[in-house]
Amino acid sequence: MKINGERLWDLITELGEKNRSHNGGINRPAFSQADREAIDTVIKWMKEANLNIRVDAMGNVFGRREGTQKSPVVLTGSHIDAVPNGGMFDGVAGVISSLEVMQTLDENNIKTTLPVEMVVFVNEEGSRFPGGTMGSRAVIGELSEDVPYETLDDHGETLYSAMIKYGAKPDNILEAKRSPHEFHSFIELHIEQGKVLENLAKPIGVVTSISGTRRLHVKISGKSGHAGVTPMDARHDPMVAAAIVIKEIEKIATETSPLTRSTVGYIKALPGGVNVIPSAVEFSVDIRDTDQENIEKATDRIKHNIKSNCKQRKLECEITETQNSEPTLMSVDIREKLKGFAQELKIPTTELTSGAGHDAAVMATVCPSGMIFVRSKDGLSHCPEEYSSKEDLELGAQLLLTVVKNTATL
Ligand code: HGY
Ligand code: MN
Ligand code: MN
Repeated sequence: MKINGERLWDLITELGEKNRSHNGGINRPAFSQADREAIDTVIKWMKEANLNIRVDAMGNVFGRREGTQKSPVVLTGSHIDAVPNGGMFDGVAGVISSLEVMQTLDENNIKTTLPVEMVVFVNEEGSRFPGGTMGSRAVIGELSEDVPYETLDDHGETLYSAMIKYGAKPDNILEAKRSPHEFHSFIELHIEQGKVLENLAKPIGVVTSISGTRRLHVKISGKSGHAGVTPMDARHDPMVAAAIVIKEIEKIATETSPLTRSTVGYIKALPGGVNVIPSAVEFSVDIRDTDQENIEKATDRIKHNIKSNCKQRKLECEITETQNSEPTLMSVDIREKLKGFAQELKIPTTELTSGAGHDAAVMATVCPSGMIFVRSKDGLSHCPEEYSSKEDLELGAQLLLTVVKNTATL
């Protein structure tokens, strides 16, 4: 039984043509009109695949195929929300591969023992509304009901308001929780977003573990003033302090371990006038590692450095933690299955860790979870140059079909 590679590629590229920004990347922030249009397109395709559709209060979309047993379910899927000016394969490759699996099972009238579901999780990136993997965290019951009211985007819109416009139910997000007993396993296909597979000339990878992610939102407040009149020795300039600590953030990651990563991807000066000493500067810090101890060490040093620099310069600082996901191991059983089926399918693979965070790390806290990686050209992602080939995506989806069908057939 083979997946339809043409259809897989056509749907990925059709979704990829939507929401293109003027600088060539994908602009599909979570809960935006662009996100709504894209998910409505995917729901249309899911209906054509004869799936029973269910949308939960958070906005996660599930498509279900019944088995001869009622539960537990084999779940597969990913996300379609994108980072600003993002790539067209991040998340989408996994969603459309899951759809292709469901469509192929349907076309071949395959009756599995266990029910199979595909899912599109909302707000995996956490770039518009901080706190990534929000949809999957709602499903495992890890999202507090206050989140829609207290989470704001960069324009000051609440997640609550955006969810209402999107058609989700922010007052009822606790209803999105599903019992862990409902899940047999979760398998996510995703692009690698790094260079390991390309360096080893392997089209497909089997993920062993997913790095932990700690994200901070930092606000340094000082004294605003006139750029031309205020003497240099009379300033309390938060931008200078931000520049000093951001340089330190790079140094701390480099000193912590070869696998520690820290990134300041977002910065904003308030009020933002060219001739105004900022009253405050806000910026994000994203810290990653496969070892929790390194994340803690790097985070503590970064927080300490921010506070001591601010104290020295008589500035105020507020540090808010917006994400805290620990490094997570993938199921050994699923890894062995993936490697075994890849061998049968003659797909060259290697095992590797994931530097990126994924919904699979959240699902792994409630059921055995695994990930299939598809090679990324030049290891690029989160940019318009992100690319995976039709051939590699086809191999990945074929492996996903094989492992889902075999896992759901007892
Ligand atoms: O940030 C990440 O690792 C993922 O792309 N959400
Ligand atoms: Mn992703
Ligand atoms: Mn991403």
